[in-house]
Amino acid sequence: MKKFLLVLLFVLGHHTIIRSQAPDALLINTHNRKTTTLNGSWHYIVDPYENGYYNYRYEPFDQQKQPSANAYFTNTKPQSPSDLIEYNFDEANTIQVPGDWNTQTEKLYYYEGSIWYKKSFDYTKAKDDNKVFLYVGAANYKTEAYLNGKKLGTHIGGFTPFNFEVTQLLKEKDNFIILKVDNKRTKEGVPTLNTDWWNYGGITRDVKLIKTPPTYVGDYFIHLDNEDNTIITGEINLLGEAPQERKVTLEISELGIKKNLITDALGKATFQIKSRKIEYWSPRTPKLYTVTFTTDDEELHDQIGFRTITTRNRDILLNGVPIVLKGISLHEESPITKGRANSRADAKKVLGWIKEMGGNYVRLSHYPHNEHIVRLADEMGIMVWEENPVYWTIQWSNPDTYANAENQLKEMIQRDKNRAAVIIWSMANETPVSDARNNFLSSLIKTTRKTDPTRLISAALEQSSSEINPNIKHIDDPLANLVDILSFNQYLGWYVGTPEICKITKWEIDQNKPVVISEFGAGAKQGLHGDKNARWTEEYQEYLYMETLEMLQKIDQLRGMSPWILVDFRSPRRPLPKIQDDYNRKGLISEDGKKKKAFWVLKNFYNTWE
Ligand code: GCB
Repeated sequence: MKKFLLVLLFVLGHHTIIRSQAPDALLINTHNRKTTTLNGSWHYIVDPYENGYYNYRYEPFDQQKQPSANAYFTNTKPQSPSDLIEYNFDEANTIQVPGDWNTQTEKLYYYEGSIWYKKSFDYTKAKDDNKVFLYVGAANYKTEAYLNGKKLGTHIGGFTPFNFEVTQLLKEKDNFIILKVDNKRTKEGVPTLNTDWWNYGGITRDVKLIKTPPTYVGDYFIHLDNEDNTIITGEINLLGEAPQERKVTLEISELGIKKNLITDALGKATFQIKSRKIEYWSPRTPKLYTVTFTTDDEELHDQIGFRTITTRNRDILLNGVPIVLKGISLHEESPITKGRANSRADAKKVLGWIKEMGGNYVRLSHYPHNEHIVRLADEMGIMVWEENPVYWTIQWSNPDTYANAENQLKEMIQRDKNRAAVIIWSMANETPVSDARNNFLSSLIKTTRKTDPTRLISAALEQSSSEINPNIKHIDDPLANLVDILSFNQYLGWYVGTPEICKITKWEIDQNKPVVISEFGAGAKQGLHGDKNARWTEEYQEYLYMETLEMLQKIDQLRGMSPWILVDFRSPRRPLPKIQDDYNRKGLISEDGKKKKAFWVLKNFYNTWE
């Protein structure tokens, strides 16, 4: 073994293979930090053969000792008329960031592959010793990042943020960031090749430079003690040059709290603060407090709500009181621009519809959505289910796939762990039971409990029919023993039979846990009317909602639901002309904002359900 390692080191040393760097520790609360936006217009080059990434022997340019001028990340310009350079970012077209590429240019509607983005900028540091980070809210799916011709690293995962420290690489003038974003679907990816949503490519969320002092508030987790809701507890972590033995003051002035902490040898400090005056966060009173962390060089605010979320037998308890989750599922598509959503205005519109429907809960499926919507849910009092993109049939036995899924899960928790609205972390959606899958998801659950012991865990499980009587349904999934909330998707009346089938179906659920149905639904083309038995009519969808709600109410441990889905969304699996036209039509609202009849069925139900 030793000999093998020596040989390996020798080989690595001689070929100077530069391994791709992972991003730096993820900064939280970038909404309240000192930032400079890099949103706006970026130049781009479409590169389906990855010609700017590999040489003609298919070796990556960025792993060569002397990168060739043909490598796009060098942003080389001809020095004399005789120079041969076959690309030019500054002459290339521009595209808006944030934004998917599919809906910005018709040519890129179905494109899956690599696109190179370039942005030039000047930057003056306010103080010489400040640190600067390049932060990308999300880019789907794999990003190679470069600044001023130097590789920063690689990030995998289309829905979570990442950052690189760039302090040493920045100049005052003519900096250039180059991001190669590749949305090719892969077998081993998370998600994998097969989904039911549009594979929007590009830099889909905000890009910014974040400035911090040399030692900075890198991370914190602040929440109520689940056992005693008069105690605010958690930890803060300084990072940077000298995080050890530093004073940090934690202040919540509205509660009269001001506590001095001293970090330990690792830059960490924990706290437990008693307060009997806390107004608890809930959908009716979405109270957020301004929490401030102050060091000698920095003052960082956040807007934080305090609540507990637990289960007791078949009940879900918010602040110790039983609640029902009146929800709906949602994809991250803009009701305004029709591509990927990424603005407060997008979030305001969809969460407004949920409020109008009498809802108090949203399932952000099937991947982490942007931070705007989670923060707005905090402000508006809408409880949130967040989901890792472990969907259908990913490679359960592949250790790289596991590492990737776990990393995306940790990035999601890291970004949103201080948001009171988030009550459920969901591990996966509709994954077929097998030993490998059970092990994979059990490990994810273990990691989640360790990273965040304060929230509930779920997954959209599959349900099964009794062998004796197919009209009796159970949950046999072994994962049911590990989750806090039993969730499953069921499509009786759509994929199985017609809506009458609900009348003869019975749910017998043995597990003594709350049930929150993660999906049910039917496709309807808004404006298409007809008999309630005619597929695609609003009447069929309305009828299915009525029958399904009646059936589900007989499950006596039913404590919530998130029917499929609030708004019609794009999916290449849905080609039926004149009806689908690339849209999954199970929305209660069309992509152009028109409500279908079933919207009112659900609204009437939510207005009376307690
Ligand atoms: C499901 C999936 C969801 C699909 C939906 C459908 O079970 O979880 O992603 O879009 O069914 O419409 O078939």
